[in-house]
Amino acid sequence: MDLGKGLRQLISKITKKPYIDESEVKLFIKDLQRILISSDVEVKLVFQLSKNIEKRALTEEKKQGLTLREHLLKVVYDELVALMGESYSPRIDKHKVLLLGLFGSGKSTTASKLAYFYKKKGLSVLLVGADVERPAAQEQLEQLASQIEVEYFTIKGEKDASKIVDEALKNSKENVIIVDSAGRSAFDGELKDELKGISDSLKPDESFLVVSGDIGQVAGKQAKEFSEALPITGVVVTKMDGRGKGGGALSAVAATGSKIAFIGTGEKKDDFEIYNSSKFVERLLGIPDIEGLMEKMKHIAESEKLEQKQFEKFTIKAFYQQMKAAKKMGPLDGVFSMMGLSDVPEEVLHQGETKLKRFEAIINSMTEDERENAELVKKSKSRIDRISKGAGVASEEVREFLSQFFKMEGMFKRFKKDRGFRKKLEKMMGQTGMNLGGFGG
Ligand SMILES: Nc1nc2c(ncn2[C@@H]2O[C@H](COP(=O)(O)OP(=O)(O)O)[C@@H](O)[C@H]2O)c(=O)[nH]1
Ligand SMILES: [Mg+2]
Repeated sequence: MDLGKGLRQLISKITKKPYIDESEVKLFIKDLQRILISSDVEVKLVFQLSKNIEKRALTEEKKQGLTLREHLLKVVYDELVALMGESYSPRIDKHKVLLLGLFGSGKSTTASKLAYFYKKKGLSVLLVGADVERPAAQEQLEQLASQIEVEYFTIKGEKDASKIVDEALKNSKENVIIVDSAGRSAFDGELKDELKGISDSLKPDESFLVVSGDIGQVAGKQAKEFSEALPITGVVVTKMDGRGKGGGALSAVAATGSKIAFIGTGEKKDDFEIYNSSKFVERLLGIPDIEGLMEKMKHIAESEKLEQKQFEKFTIKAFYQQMKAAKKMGPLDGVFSMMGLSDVPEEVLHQGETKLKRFEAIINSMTEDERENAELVKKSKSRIDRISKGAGVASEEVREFLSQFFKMEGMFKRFKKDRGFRKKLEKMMGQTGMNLGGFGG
């Protein structure tokens, strides 16, 4: 299952609960275990994590002012970050890199992504094709090198990979030298000898093992096997865009003590990130940064009181107030998921500041009647034209705004059907100090 989605639903569930006590915490941990295990996180790691969470959530002193719910979220966040390993900072200087790993793990793709990464940092790069197993592999790398416009070197037909490396070193003047090696379908003595040979010639500063994230916890076994035989300085976990088992792969690799250096998130040259476990977990949970978010929630409570007016229905005015309030707390998706609202339309979440300003202009060009009853606008081309003129935007943009509004309205109507929902949300918002304003019903 998709780990991120599972976790976000779980967080949603816990934020919707009117009250959190010890038994809720235990239930939460059970759910969390199920989600992690179905994402191929090793059972042993899951149990360790659960134990830590339970102990810390129930016995550790809460930070001042945090509710049990917030304290639990903070503990879960901390423990997930620890589970996913440390973060990495890459060398941005002259150095040599060896990439190794099994067939199809993504070595050649990673070689070119890495080359592109350094190139963007202003370093010159030489890619060396030392995969002597498959002639096609060298052509593949040559193509990749020309796409990103970096130097490429190989000796066609040469069967000794370390000779290719020797020659490459003799003639190179680039800042970063990246050697792509041959894989095997499994780790064996032959591969080990070949890699040792390359390693002796190259004397790499970084030896990155490339493993595929879609194999889940098996990635940990690979990391262990390779690092017992060769000095590995870091692991690149590719195919993290597969989502299913990526979390399992990362946690298993981290558990072996190997450092995760980069992750690959797609086939393109930019689908590549320096590994940062906090960022990874923040994304999984759908929150921008947990400490900041909690801090801001509190701050808003003190510094800003929203208009107290209760609305009978979800109107444009209410919609706009919520958007502005939420915007103050950081990226909207995080805020919405903290509020227990998953499945908020993408385009609503990724609204930029400029868009918000344009929406503001649109709303300002509406009459009070229109703000209370968006149907009036939807049905009338002349109203749309008038508003678009007044706001200085295209009429398409007014329509876009309306369509987003109606999507949100639909969502709130669904929530309103859940009779307990408003109460729960109010209670929760009360705890966080946010005012419900337009969520009325
Ligand atoms: N979706 C996805 N595909 C990847 C990623 N990295 C590599 N691949 C694909 O995996 C396949 C094998 O990659 P390749 O670099 O040739 O593996 P190698 O045999 O280890 O050199 C290719 O089809 C790549 O496009 C990634 O991060 N995400
Ligand atoms: Mg290859």
